Amino acid sequence: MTKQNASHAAAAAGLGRRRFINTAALAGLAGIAACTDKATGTATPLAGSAPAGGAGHGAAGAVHLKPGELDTYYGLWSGGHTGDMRVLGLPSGREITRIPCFVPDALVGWGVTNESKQVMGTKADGSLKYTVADTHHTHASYKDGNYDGRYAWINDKINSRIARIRLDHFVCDKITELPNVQGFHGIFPDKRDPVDPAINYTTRVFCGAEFSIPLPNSGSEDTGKYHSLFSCVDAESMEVRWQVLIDGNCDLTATSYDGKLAATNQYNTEMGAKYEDMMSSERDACLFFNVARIEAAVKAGKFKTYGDSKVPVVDGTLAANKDAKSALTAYVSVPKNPHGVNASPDQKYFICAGKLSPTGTVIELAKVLDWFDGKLEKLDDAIVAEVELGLGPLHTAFDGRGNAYTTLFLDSQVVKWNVEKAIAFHKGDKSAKYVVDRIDVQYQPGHVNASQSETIAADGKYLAVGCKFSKDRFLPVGPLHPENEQLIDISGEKMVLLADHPVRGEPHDFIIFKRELLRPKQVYALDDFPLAIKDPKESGVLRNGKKVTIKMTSQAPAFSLREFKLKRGDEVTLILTNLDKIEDLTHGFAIPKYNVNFIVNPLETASVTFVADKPGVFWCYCTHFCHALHLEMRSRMIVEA
Ligand SMILES: [Cu+2]
Repeated sequence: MTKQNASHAAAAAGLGRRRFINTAALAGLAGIAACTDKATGTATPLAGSAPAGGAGHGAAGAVHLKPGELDTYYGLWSGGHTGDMRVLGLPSGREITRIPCFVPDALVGWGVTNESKQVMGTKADGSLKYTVADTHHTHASYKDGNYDGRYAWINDKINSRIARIRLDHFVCDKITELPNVQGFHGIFPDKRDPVDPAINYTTRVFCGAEFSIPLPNSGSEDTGKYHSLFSCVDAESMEVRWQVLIDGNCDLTATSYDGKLAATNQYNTEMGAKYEDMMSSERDACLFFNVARIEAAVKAGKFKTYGDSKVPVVDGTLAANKDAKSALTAYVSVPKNPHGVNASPDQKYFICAGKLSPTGTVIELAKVLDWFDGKLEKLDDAIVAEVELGLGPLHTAFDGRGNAYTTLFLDSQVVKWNVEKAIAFHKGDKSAKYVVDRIDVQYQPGHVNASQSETIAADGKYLAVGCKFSKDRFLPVGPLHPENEQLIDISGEKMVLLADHPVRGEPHDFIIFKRELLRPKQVYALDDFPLAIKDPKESGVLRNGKKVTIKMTSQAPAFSLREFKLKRGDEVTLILTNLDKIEDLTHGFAIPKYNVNFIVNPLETASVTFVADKPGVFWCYCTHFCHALHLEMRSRMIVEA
């Protein structure tokens, strides 16, 4: 939407731009948004120019890489409903791979092999517990305030699961389902330990849950008795360490660089069950958690448990935390249905975007700690700025040079603003021009992130914007439009739009970091797998009554068993080790009519279990192109009637 349209919409709804947005205004703005005109994105002279749009501007440079040229940044993106993590190269925006997590994946056999099913979770009959997901947020592990390349995490909102991805192999190795919560949304790892300075890396991942439910979940209709919980997951064991019972809900999550504070923004402190109730108050909150105090309370046994869960739950409600000197939580008042809380790379501030208020709120972390220590009387004095940014502010990224970049959903813009100048303006210096630049994006942006943004090494080169609507930006493909991910050069004073990329909905958050931070392995080690068949001579069919184990290896262009015989009704576990150890030599293994297909990468072992319930001849074949004799690479499965 153009600025003109936005202000027209606001005026039509009878609003000044400083006023908070009411229901009528939202309806009016949605109507305008649906018939957006050809917004040009020409807030800067270079925007929309040829592929190398950044040429001659700042340090970020061109996005078009020559064939064979490698990207300089990795991007980890949530895949949305596909339940996987997308891996992008930037600045090209090329999607390099997808890492399956919560939902079966046909390429690698995720949800087909026993190993992946064990990670995903199964029912008593061995089938997958869940086959749908809704991933939103992805973050990676830290050391000394920067990414350390060990792990990334991604959430599933539908079934309240958190998945961990090993960044040495780019595979999901653990999934944990959070107890006692629904609508698990925001995640953020801690950046160091709050007590032990020697632990300067991530050991906890914090998880906020949006939906309040009865505890235990009795089906009660009385929303007054519903609660939401904030959870802490151990980064190594992936077990839930503790939870905090809170008033209101959680949304997104942020952590301080000293490890002492975690926070979640709250958009429904009203505890409403209908949207008009959820937006009835002018202010909600940014809820802070004192990590060391919570862990001391758990250690001292001051907790409850709910239902079958053994996870300790401490009381973080308002009523129980009025005394600052013993409080576990602090509710800082923020306008109105805020969305997004982000930590500035100078380690000083959390910024909450107002969503239904056109403002950004800057909270000084040292002052929140002062309140917990009894040195700051009024908690709300931790707010050092509350400044107008534009309509529908959602998420904020940083460039490491003191500037913040906030998406404006209703204005269809990103606004660049200087945090210290905003603080000066808030203090009374009305000459402080804190808004530095605005750029139109296409259209209605949600998440935003910049290269290295939430690290001490924020480098202010690239900004990616997840635009929820693409409308006229790509060839039409029927009613379901792609979304539009845009890349912006933020290396100069003015923002420059570099590229549009279509993406199948519904991705959300992402992080962007320098490629030097990762050193992925490209070949497995045989010892990574307890079932590995290390020598083709170990191959064979082992029978124990109806239970049959088939051990097989692959080495191009042959499987070690050219054929194997089964009896109808056998319960079969087939173990396959790929003994090819050359980089990029992956084999597949498919059994027609048996719903089996999976791959084994160099020196990887995988297994599948099935009942041989169909007699006949079945040509098991390699499904992953491996060799000039790829088509000839087969094994014959004979099931006797
Ligand atoms: Cu092959």
